Amino acid sequence: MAKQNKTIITCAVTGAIHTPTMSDALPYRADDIAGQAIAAAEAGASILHLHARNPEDGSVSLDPDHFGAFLPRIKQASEAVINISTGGSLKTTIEDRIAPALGFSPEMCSLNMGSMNFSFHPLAKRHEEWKFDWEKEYVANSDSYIFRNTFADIEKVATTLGPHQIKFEHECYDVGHLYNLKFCMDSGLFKPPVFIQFIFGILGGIGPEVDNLIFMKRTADRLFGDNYIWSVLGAGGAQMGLATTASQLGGNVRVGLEDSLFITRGQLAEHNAQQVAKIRRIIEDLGSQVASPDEAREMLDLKGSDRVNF
Ligand code: KMH
Ligand code: ZN
Repeated sequence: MAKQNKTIITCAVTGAIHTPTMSDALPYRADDIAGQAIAAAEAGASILHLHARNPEDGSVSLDPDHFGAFLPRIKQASEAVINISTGGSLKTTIEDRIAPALGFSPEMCSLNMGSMNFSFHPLAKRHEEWKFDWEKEYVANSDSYIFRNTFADIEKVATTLGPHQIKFEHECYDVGHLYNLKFCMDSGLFKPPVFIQFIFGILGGIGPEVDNLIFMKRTADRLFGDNYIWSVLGAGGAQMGLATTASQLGGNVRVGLEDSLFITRGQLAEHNAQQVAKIRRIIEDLGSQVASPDEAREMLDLKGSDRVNF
C-alpha cells in the first residue's frame, strides 16, 4: 500500500439499503441530506459518499434532479470531496447508475468490482409497521437480488466516467474482487494509485472478522504493492471496530448511516456527524490525525472541486 500519515474519513450519508422506518435519522429529503453531509464534513469527514432519495417517500432515486437538489448546497457550504454512488438500487441498469456521475462529474464516484448476492432481507423481520408502502417489499425482496457488476459493466463505468477525471472508490466485497480490479488495472482501465474500499459484513460478501481484514490487506499488498490506498467499511455492528483496526493498520475509514444506523450496540445514531465524530475521536485518541479535504485530494490525486459540474 502507499505510505500515508493521515487518515481519510469518508461518510456515506444515506445509501440504498436502509429505509425511513428503520431510523428517523436516515436523511432522504434534500435539506436533510445536505444538512447531514455538511455537518459530517464539519465533524471531520473529508469525503462525502452520496446517494439520492425520493423526497416524498425516501425510496432510492437516480433522478439527476434529486441529486441536483443537494449537491450545490453541499459544495457551497463545505470543502469536502463529493463522491457520487454508481451502485444504484435493486432494479436499475448500469446506464441509469452511471447517469448522475456523468452529469455532475464529481471528483469521485463508487465502482463496484464484482457481481454478487447483496441482501438485507433479514431486516424485513424487524418491523411490523412501515412508514411507506415500498419499504417492506424492497427489503424482503433483496433475497432474490443479484448485484450485477460484470466485467463489461465495470469497463462501461471506467470508460464513460474515467475521461472526466473522476477517481473511483473501488468497492470490494470479497477477495475475488481484488483480483477483478487487478485484471482491470493490467488491462489499462485504471491508473494508480487506486482507492480500494474493503467492505465487510454485507450478506453475500466476506464476513466482518479482523482475520478477513488482514487477508484482504495482505492480498492487496501482493497484487498492488505501493499502487493502492485502502479504506475499510464494516457494515452494521462491525462499523466502528473494523474502522478502528483499519486506522491502526495505516488505512482509511468509512462510516455513515448508509453502512450502519447505530452509534453503539443497540442505540441508533442521531445523525451521520455523530458517527464521524466518534471515529475521529478514536483515531486522535490513538495518536493519529485525520486528513483534511485538501490532504485527501493530494493523497488520492483528485482533479479538484473547481472541475465538477454543479
Ligand atoms: N452500500 C455499501 C455496502 C455504492 O454506493 O456503489 C457499498 C456502496 C455501493 O456504497
Ligand atoms: Zn453507496
